[in-house]
This record gives sequence, C-alpha cells and structure tokens, in this order.
Amino acid sequence: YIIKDSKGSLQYAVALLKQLYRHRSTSLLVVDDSVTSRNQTSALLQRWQFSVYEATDGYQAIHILAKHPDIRLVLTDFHMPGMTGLDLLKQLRERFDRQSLAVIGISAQNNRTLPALFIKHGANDFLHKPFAPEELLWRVSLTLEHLELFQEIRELAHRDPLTRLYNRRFLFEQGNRQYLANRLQRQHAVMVLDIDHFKRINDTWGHQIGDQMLCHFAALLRLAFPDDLIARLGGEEFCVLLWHCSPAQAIAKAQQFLAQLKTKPLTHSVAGDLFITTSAGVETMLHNSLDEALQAADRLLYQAKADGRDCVRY
Ligand code: GH3
Ligand code: MG
Ligand code: MG
Ligand code: MG
Repeated sequence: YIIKDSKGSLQYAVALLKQLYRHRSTSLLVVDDSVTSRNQTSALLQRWQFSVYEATDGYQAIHILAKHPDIRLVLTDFHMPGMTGLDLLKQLRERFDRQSLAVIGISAQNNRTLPALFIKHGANDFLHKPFAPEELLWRVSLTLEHLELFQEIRELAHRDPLTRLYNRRFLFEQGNRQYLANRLQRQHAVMVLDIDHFKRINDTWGHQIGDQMLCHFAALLRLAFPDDLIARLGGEEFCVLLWHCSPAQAIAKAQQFLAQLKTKPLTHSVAGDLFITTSAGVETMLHNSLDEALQAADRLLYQAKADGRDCVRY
C-alpha cells in the first residue's frame, strides 16, 4: 500500500514503514458514541498495528484511561451525549499535558471554529469526518512522533550524558518538588557522596578510565538505591534522595554502600582491578527546601573528608 503510494521511491517507502514500525502496538483510545464511526476508526488503526481501546462516551474514556496508563493518544469525537469531546479534552488537560497524553479531536460538524477550539484547549491535532484513511494514519503517526521527540528532549535535558543518572537541573526541579511533598513525613534523607582521591585515578590511568570509573560508581549506586532519586551533582560528586526510610535506615544504607564499594572494583583489561572509596554526608533533619538540606549534607561530607575519608557523617 505504502510502496504503491510512494511514487516509486523505495527509500521514501522504507522511511515510512520504519516510522510505522516504531509506533506499532502503541496504545490508543478511540472515543465516539457512534458505533459505525468508532468501529471504522478502530479497524483502520488496528490494521496499522496500533493497540486500540474504545469508549462510547467521555466518562468511559476517563475510566479506561485511569486503568490503562499505557495509552499515549486519545482520538475523540466532538458531539457525544453527556460530555462533548471538548469537555473531555478540558478534563484530561487538568491531569495530563500535551506532551504526555496526546488528544486528536474529530468531528463531522461543519463548524469552522471547532478545530480552533480544540487546539486552543490543548488538542494536539484535529480531523474532519469523513477523512481519508491515510490522513488518520499520518496524523496519528506524526502526533506520536512529536511525543517521542519531546520525551527525548526531556531525557537529554534531565540526564547526565556520561553516567545516564539524573543531572543537577533535574535534581533541583523534580527533587525539590518531591522533597517538599515528602518533607513533613520525616521519612527521608539527603545523601551527598564524593569519591575519594579521584584525581589520582585520572592522573595514574588517564581521563578515559576515570570516566569508566564514574560510570561504574553510578551503576553501583543504581543497584544499591533502586527506588531512590540519584543524581550526578558534577565531577565525582553524587546525590541520593532517600524516601520512606528512617534516619537510622538511611545511615545504615549509606554505610552498606561504602562497604560494598570496597568489594566491587572496576575491572580494566590493562589497569586490572581498580578500587576506590567514597566519603558521604547524610542529612536527616527537616529543612525548608532541598537546597538547604543539600548544603547541610555537604557540610557533613566535608566533615567525612576531614575525618580521613571512606566514612559516613550524619
Ligand atoms: P577528595 O578525596 O578530596 O575528594 O579528592 P579528589 O581527588 O577526589 O578531589 P578533587 O576535587 O581534587 O578532584 C576531583 C577530580 O575529578 C578532578 C577532575 O579532573 C575529576 N573529574 C571531574 N569530572 C570528571 C569527569 O567527568 N571525568 C573524569 N575522568 N574526571 C573528572
Ligand atoms: Mg458523535
Ligand atoms: Mg569533589
Ligand atoms: Mg573527590
């Protein structure tokens, strides 16, 4: 179908097929009160390998969305009894932004202001009924591509490229939000770690092995703190936000990590087994912001360094 349509350019056809293939089995939700129209749209989308849920009205749509967080895109008819597609859109936008859940409005009405209303209230796109099957396909595909690109940009903005841990920016944005939300339960701790004498690794073995050591350290942190927010603050400094753990548990976890680190060297083909130690500051007191808690954790870290390194101060 695509090859026949792509005016003889095999490259173009392959590019289109690749794009489709990437989005196969993505979950979509079709909301329409008309059985005929809903079935038609669903059948087309299923034919293109999308995974399709169906709802007969806005209420059911909200119910299905709550049960299936894998749904990436909602295609909604405008005119439906009870709740219009526009009302549904407005409700959805209170909980999901345009980049997390896409909405495409659909209507058979000859109302020229409808597309503008949909887009104004946060729809990603709009389709007039009846539409050519391919228009549906490519609008859905383009919308999903936008979601993906945005996700990629978000990843790039939030992650440290070397270790793939969260970066400073993410820690201060998201981490601070989480900190303020969890603060009063007092079930949290802020830990700051700084690798001991890291400069020696670089000086002895070169920057490249230094980089590998940072990745190794990051991997060990991920293993030791699978449910916590881990960020690279910069250089050889890291931060872990521990939720749902008492001060005593947080301190114990930090000490366990330091002990583990001693038994897990980076094994390098030339350099052999490279061991490192780290110092850590664990702040368990209540602060007004993550920034303040981090400053306190930093002072404790400084203390750990002054006390001879390879230890936890709290
Ligand atoms: P201390 O025990 O007091 O923390 O000593 P240290 O050597 O770890 O601390 P110092 O701050 O003197 O040196 C940190 C070193 O980390 C210096 C810098 O070259 C290195 N570094 C920072 N970022 C990177 C990186 O991305 N890759 C590599 N390979 N090295 C880095
Ligand atoms: Mg309708
Ligand atoms: Mg440092
Ligand atoms: Mg250091």
